[in-house]
Amino acid sequence: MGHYKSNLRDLEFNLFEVFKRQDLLGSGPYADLDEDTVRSILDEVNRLAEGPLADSFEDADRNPPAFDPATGTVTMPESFKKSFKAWMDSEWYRLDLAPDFGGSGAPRSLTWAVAEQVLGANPAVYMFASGPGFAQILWHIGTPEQKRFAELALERQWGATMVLTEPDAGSDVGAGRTKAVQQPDGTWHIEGVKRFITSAEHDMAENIFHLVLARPEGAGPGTKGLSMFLVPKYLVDVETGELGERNGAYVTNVEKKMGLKVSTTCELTLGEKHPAVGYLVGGVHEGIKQMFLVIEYARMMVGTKAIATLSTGYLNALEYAKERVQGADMTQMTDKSAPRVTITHHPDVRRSLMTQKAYAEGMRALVQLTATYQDAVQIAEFEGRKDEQAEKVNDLLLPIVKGFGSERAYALLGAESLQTFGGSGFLQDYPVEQYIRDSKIDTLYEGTTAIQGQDLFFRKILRDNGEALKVLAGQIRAFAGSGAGNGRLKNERALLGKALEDVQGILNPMIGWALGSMENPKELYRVGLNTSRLLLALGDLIVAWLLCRQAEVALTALGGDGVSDSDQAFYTGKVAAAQFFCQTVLPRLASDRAVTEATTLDVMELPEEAF
Ligand code: ST9
Ligand code: FAD
Repeated sequence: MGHYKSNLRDLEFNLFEVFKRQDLLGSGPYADLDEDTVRSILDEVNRLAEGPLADSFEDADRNPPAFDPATGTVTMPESFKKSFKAWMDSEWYRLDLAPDFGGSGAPRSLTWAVAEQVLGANPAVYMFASGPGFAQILWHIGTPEQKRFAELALERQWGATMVLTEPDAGSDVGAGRTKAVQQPDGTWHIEGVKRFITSAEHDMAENIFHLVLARPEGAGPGTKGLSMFLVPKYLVDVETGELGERNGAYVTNVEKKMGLKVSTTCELTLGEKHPAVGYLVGGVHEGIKQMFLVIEYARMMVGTKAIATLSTGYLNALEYAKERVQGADMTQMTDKSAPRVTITHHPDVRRSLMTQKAYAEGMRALVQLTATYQDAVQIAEFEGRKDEQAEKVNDLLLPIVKGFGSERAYALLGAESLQTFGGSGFLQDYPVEQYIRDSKIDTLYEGTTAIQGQDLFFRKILRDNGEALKVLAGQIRAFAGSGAGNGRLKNERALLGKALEDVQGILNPMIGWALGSMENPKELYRVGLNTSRLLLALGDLIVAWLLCRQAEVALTALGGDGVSDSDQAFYTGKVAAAQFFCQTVLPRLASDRAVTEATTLDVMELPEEAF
């Protein structure tokens, strides 16, 4: 068995029992899909994920890509190339693409379920395989020539990158200095050094195209002065599809990293050896807006990656715990001759396993919930209308999927999944140490957690007048006040209602300080001291609500006839996870609220030397 343990049963539970995606199949944009087909796709991807995709996970970590500075080229590990080829050959990446762009336009709930499996098995495969997705974005927003380029990129499976970051422009993308100089023929020459660019060099595609943010000469400061340029590694004759000259964008370094080593993280130098020709995307100067089309997708991907990793971390820990014999049952702890038991008998191990299970499954539901709003957006587009509410709720949920998902996943992988293995967890004999190294990046790239917290508060709540949040809060309040669970979830619903009040109690003073900052700018610091806290608290609240919704479905199923033994265990676990989470996690939100209410400016007034 490979390292990856998927949770297909839980994915299907979300899709069909909780979110009822089958009701959307067979009509509208999903006319060609039915439930059986969706289940067989998930099955097929699962087989690939647990097999050929997972196969190179360890080897590619121990034998990472080799960079040759003399030529600026990268040789990928052979094992990884095989995994990558297996995924590209399967062409399942087409699920994500629109029908008029060679895809099947599958519901986002299905495509994210598929993504979870790939990201859990071997995340870099998914990242290197994002060329077709990038091409689709280019095809949507590009000029007619760029659309043709995008079609070629899809046909020929070219790689792609998103190029924002520079040494002095990380979180602050608007500080970017890479310059764009217009040429008489309408093309641009791009000059500058970008860093940390994922997949900018490898030997798994004949061409790689970069979507680069650069500042045209004379353009204004900040992100709004940036434009997006298509900069291919090899220039392309779009009429014939022939590759032309090598373009002047070269990888000049590949970083040595803590984890996710097989994903190449590159310094990209543009226009140093010879001109790096760029084409203004769409012929318009709307770089940051265009790039956010990629970023939104990538943020969802990063959160899903983190959550997928926690899930396989938990399932590996569970397997170990069921076999590892150590110590006697606690009730017989003084009897030195008592039989030794597996560690699943120990209360502290059970606490740990249930914490992992509840978060892994609750956060999977969070990804799926977000995907249901993306389904709604997709359906509206198909029908030629806009579903503004679904767009906004999706926007609100994205920083939670990404920021909360990655923080909780990383913390639990270290504090709980590895810990379950005892000293063995510290060894490379088990995959968890690599999971921890590979998932740390999820709290960093695509906007750090601090950036996600600010995005959530300022853009997704304050600027939205709380509209999207009201939609979610309304659903949580209605659930808490309902009779869901037939008395079995009464305590949990009460805890949920109280937690909703507590999150409101975190948010209200923050809104007050934000408004107060118009009079006294320093009040904004009080907001900034709490944005990460709000992000995590709201994430916990939503996860609790989703676990309770799952428990309600499970209780109904348990009350029915002919429940198989495995389903009996599955549904019982669902109810237990919801109860455990509500009872052990939600009460902590009251202290988060108290901490927020008591926020002072002390730490901001402290001289730097006092730190
Ligand atoms: C990175 C990559 O880290 C790591 C992994 C790579 C993986 C590669 C594979 C990815 C797969 C992708 C596949 C392709 C897709 C497939 C599709 C298939 C179907 N939402 O607040 P302002 C915009 S990459 C939307 O004033 P500042 C908006 O236009 C590096 N838009 O910002 C706004 O204008 P307006 C990642 C947003 O103060 C404008 O920006 N780096 C949002 O100027 C200005 O907004 C980062 O993520 C949003 N949430 O700049 C940087 N927010 O307001 C992190 C802003 O008029 N830093 N816009 O609408 C930030 O995000 C900063 O907050 C900042 C601040 C740069 C936005
Ligand atoms: P900084 O912005 O310097 O942040 C340092 C610390 O300060 C962080 O804790 C941060 O949260 C905090 N901080 C900074 N500003 C604020 C603020 N205003 N408020 C509160 N806290 C703040 N970029 C690309 O363009 N394309 C890629 O493909 C890509 N892939 C990457 C792959 C890897 C492996 C890595 C490590 C990075 C990648 N990046 C990529 C860059 C990544 O997006 C940035 O590293 C990230 O946005 C953070 O920027 P920074 O590293 O400069 O950190």
